[in-house]
Amino acid sequence: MEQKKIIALLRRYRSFNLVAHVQPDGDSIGSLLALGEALQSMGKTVRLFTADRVPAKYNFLQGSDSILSTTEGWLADSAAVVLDCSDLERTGIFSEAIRGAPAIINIDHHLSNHHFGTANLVDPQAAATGEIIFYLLQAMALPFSRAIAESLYIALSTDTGSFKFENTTASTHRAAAVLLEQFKLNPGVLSEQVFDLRPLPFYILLKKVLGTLELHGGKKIAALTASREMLEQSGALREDLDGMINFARNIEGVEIGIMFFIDSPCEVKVGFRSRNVDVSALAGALGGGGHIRAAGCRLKEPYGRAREKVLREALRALAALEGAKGEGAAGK
Ligand SMILES: [Mn+2]
Repeated sequence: MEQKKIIALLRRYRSFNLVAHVQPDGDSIGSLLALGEALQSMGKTVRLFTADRVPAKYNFLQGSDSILSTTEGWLADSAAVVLDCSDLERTGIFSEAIRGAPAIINIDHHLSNHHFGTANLVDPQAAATGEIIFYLLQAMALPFSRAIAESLYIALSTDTGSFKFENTTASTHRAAAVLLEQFKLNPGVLSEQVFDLRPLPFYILLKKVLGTLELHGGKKIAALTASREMLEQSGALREDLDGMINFARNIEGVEIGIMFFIDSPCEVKVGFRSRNVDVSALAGALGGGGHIRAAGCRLKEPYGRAREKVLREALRALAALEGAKGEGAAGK
């Protein structure tokens, strides 16, 4: 069983480089901090990495200031643990160093995971990588600290959008219940910190981004566009865009929400959220990947061409869904 293999590797190695994905979210940061502290409690030497800076809203998590964003500090001859990454490219500048590690431990919940590890603990049923870490630490009979509990709770709550998204399961709630009960965490305070409080530049940016709303495919596809210029004009940060795509997906009648981010004149990052369409396949057709209801890709072309290509694929995915629905109805 993969979990046993992972546990054996975690016990065998003395030092670890733990890496989360670029543009880290609550799940990757929470998983990084929780597993990092747990390994330290076993007497292991641990370094934590993510290629981009930790968003300010997660700075309250204990140990977040120890997360490094360059390969300086990388421990030689140590096992690498890759968290919440469907492939090694998602680790950004760390992929080379990871490939050179004597063992690669891959812990993730993306359906599109490439199983790039020496051992792979990949569970697409898990709502968050933090959920896999929770049950892994339980299986290892490691005691949770309050800091680990907070980190895992943030991992669970952010990847489920406050336990609202379809990926939320009884198992997610069971893990959250144990964390709340054992450590008397205050879910109201934690949620306000991560979901509600936003600096003013976020709202100035939101106003600009909502102004770009366009609808396609009989108002079943909604797209928003943001750019580096908009961030600069608003005084906002890249991380302020996190979750903004949900405004597109949440419009009544919309099946696919799309967010374009014009990264440079020749590169566009695209996010997808859906209600019934498998956007992991849609993103896959464009060279990306992700989950069934949340996925993304990156296109190295100017915005105009990228937008056209993405909308064409989205319309095709929508047509396939409606074809399937039609067949279902005819069969009855
Ligand atoms: Mn995740």
